[in-house]
Amino acid sequence: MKITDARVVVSSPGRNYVTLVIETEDGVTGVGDATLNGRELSVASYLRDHLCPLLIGRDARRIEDTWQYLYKGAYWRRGPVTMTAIAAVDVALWDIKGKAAGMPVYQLLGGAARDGVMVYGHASGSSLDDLSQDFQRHLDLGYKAIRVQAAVPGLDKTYGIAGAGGRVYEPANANRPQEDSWETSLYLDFAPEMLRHIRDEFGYGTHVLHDVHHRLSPIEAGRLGAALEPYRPFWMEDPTPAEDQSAFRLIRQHTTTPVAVGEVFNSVWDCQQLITERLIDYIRTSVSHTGGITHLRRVFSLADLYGVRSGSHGAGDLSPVAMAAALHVDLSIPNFGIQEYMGHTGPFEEVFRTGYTFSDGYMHPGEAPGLGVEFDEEAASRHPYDPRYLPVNRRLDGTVHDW
Ligand code: GCO
Ligand code: MG
Repeated sequence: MKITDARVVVSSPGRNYVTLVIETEDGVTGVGDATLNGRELSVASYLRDHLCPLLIGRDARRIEDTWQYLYKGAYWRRGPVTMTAIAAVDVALWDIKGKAAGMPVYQLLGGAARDGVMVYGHASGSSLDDLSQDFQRHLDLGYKAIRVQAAVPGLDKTYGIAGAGGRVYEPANANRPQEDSWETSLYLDFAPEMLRHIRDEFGYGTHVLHDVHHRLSPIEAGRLGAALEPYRPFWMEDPTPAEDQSAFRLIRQHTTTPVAVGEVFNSVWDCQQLITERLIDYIRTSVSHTGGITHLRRVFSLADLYGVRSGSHGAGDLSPVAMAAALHVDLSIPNFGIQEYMGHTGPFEEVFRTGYTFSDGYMHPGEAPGLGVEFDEEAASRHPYDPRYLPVNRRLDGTVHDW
């Protein structure tokens, strides 16, 4: 089953997505997501200029061999650009294998290990009252798990707050990054207050999550985790920048609040110490930034040995192709924890026709052969690339802080 064409489509149906399309001699086509938010064209070029020419003539059935060929053959290993490009090829080949077999990808991965995939949605607000309204909206939609973020009093621009009060979840500017504001002391006072507010109003029947977005030092994270314990968060996400894996030992000494890390990682090596020393509870690597289904399964298999569960990144900057691929993996692995589902906005449905479903807090990838996502290239061409920068973050005294 020879590959006859591999092409990259960069489009912006609501936000920017890089999609790889692979065609085979017998007419089976597969798609992969190659979106690296804010740095999209670097992956598009890696694919177009370096990987697509190598794919022509290869046997589409040899997924592992192709993965090794692209990874080891590059010499320059790991890194978000390389691993996102390899992920797109890998996911497209799994899509092709599923279509050729007439089976959804999860069946090829061993079949369903559960009936559905518990997902968490994002509730946010410019005030605690706004947050409550959004939390209620998610409950009404059926969510069993909800992430909460609210504007920190005293900081005029904070990440992760959608809609109300004119705030934007993830400001993305065309010419240069927007500058958010930050002050750890204000946040550390406010975050436990926010969790208390939600538990007082809604009780303990729903899983509540919170994303710290890499902004604390280890000892600050220990303090936050301890302060959150009475409100029993499902997890505290990305408490510190996790390049420094050993820093999590200090967090662990101070709190039993579960810790989730990994959305900026791109290989099993980035989380090896976190997993083998049991320094985290959930590993959040994504299918499209971590070398695709082939490598993500390797990460989750290592995690399984150490009692760490999955909690894949599923923000709206990963395309519906990535969402579908994640759901196939989630359904099939033994150590699934939870899946993020932020959903997609704008005219994305013109371009990506998805077969996955959401019902009562659980998702399912569907029964269509392959990934179950159809990509309409013609529709994509009506939504051209729209360059955007992600924000940067500064403390009130002007110091650049982790974003
Ligand atoms: C999350 C995230 C994201 C990231 C985004 C960056 O969903 O947990 O932290 O929303 O900020 O993916 O591009
Ligand atoms: Mg996050």
